[in-house]
Amino acid sequence: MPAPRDAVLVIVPAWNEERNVGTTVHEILDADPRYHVAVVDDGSTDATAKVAADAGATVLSLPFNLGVGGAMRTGYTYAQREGYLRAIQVDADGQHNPADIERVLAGLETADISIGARFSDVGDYEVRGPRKWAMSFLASVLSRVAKTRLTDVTSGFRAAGARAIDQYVRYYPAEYLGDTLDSLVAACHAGLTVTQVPVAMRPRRHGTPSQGPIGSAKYLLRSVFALGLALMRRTRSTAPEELQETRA
Ligand SMILES: Nc1nc2c(ncn2[C@@H]2O[C@H](COP(=O)(O)OP(=O)(O)O)[C@@H](O)[C@H]2O)c(=O)[nH]1
Ligand SMILES: [Mg+2]
Repeated sequence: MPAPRDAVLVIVPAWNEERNVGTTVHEILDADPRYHVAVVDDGSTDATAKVAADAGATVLSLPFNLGVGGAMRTGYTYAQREGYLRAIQVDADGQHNPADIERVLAGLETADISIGARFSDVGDYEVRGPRKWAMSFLASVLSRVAKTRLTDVTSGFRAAGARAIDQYVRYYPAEYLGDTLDSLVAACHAGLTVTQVPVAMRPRRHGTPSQGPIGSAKYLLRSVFALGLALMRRTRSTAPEELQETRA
């Protein structure tokens, strides 16, 4: 039986989040009865899967660690199979406020993908120095690709309508940060539309991020190169058609 038309699959990527995932799942389920939760337990070595299941989530357990992108693709595949028309990523660590899910979903009324963006004058999220430059560079490139102004393109708090779910099942890269950027570029190239809504991010509840400041700076730099490749893919894949046009 397919999911009810107004149901929303909330996909929660989780890697060793036994201390956070229970609260996160409870908060999501309490926010709205139409929210169904799928926790993608990505080869955790702690009790993440059990805590998530006890809290009322469907748990998709991967046999080994694939990274956030691999986990999200798993979640979107599940959404497609179960017939959900809307899905949204919410991190297990508590940074994404379930009270904002509704706002991010509202963006789907006008676009295929809606990004919950930090620092759109809401909240006090701040980055400085090279990280800030890299993020605003990436945002300006992506804004051009998406043909709309985007300010926070590495945010994982993002919703997908039915067309975007299908697109993500076809293509979703696994690399940290590359997952958010490259999937967005591919979606835009496939003709999907993007919008952003302002949200405030909360601090991670327990534990430390999977990447420290040096790790995330390194990944950010890699993403700049990966983005270049993603943009080139488009050039290559459109070239033969252009060639045909000039021949015709
Ligand atoms: N499935 C999966 N989730 C991960 C992995 N690394 C981090 N996460 C989850 O992705 C979310 C964001 O990760 P986090 O380390 O907080 O990254 P940050 O918020 O970008 O600093 C959290 O819910 C993590 O549990 C991973 O390798 N696989
Ligand atoms: Mg986090």
